[in-house]
Amino acid sequence: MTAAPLSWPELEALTDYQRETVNGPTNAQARLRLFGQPEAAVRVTLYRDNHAWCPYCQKVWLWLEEKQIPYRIQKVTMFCYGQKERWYKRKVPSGMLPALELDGRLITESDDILMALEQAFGPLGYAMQDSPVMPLRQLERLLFRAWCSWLCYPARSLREEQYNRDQFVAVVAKVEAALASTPGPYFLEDFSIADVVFIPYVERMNASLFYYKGYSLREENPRLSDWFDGIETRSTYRGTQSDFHTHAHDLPPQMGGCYDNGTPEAARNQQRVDQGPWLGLPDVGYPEPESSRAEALQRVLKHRANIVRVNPAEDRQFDEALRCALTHLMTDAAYTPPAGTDEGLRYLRDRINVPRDMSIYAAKRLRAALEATAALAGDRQGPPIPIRHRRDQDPTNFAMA
Ligand SMILES: N[C@@H](CCC(=O)N[C@@H](CS)C(=O)NCC(=O)O)C(=O)O
Repeated sequence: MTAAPLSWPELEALTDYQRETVNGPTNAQARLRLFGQPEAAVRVTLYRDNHAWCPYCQKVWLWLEEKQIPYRIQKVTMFCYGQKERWYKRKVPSGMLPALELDGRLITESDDILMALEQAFGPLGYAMQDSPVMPLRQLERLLFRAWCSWLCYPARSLREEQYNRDQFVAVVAKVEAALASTPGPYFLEDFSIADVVFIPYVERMNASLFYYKGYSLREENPRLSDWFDGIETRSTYRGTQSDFHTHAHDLPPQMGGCYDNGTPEAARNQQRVDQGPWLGLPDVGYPEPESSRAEALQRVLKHRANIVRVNPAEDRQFDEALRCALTHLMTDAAYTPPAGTDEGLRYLRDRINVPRDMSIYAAKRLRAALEATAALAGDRQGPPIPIRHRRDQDPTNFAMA
């Protein structure tokens, strides 16, 4: 072990991770998806949110990926983290996402978008209005409302908290029964639009109830557990999949608040999601790919200048601290970062977003390396993650050269 962490060129030599964004597996970075077809085949533009936080956008995104429809992606800022682009407000005055252009025709409302796509390209297994799908769509909305009632309003008493929980669990029992009625892991005989309809919010329920209520949706419900395992076999879902940390902190401003129930389970889960260890959390069940560290390194190298610039720590010191963390990520060697950089390392640890920045295991590895390195310098946490807005994530700050 040498006395100093690896230099940037030495770190660069440790990763050859590359992602083919246009024709390769589903990913959050692409601006164009062709699935091997010529660019002239593109009839669709999807307008989705910059950080991949919007659940309704995820629904349309997944559908396009499953059907392998060539499309362009235009990313738009959500109100909770920045200013809506003027060009988008001219197109969609409400600023709402998602929107989609199909052969030049603008469509808003995710369900209308999906129905228009079905008309143009055929259904994903079933159509939105087919009779097996309709009751499942209603069940998804029932589950959504029970989740909101439990999570997004402060309970005035323990009894009310218990009541809200019981209401939610009762709807989950209906979801379990629906899943049990088919032989495979999915809502219908094969993966279909019904699964796409459930995915965005069930993923967010799994994360938020674990964090704010100490309730593990995926672990406490065998059919949902099988369903998560099933959807995670699909590279389409993996490419859109987020993690507990990202959702625990992207939901409060989007939902108008998420309320902690103050249980020891919730406190334990919050500690784990915020400060690790991140491996083993029930936000992912498939095994870690070999490339996770190389992916994390490559993503940091790509955005290194901005990462250093937006960090609250002094640039030169943080540059070294970051190299200590990345050296640890790749070699397991421990280098003490400059005094006072613990806060800056944890600031970055708290702002890695999945899938916007990298995939789920890469993020877990990077957070762990940042935390282990920060711990060598001290125990200061970074500035708290805001709850009412996420302007700390304003993409305009990050996009500046
Ligand atoms: N019913 C609409 C709901 C869409 C919606 O609520 N979109 C939110 C994001 S999840 C939005 O665009 N809000 C404006 C913003 O956050 O900028 C749909 O299904 O498309």
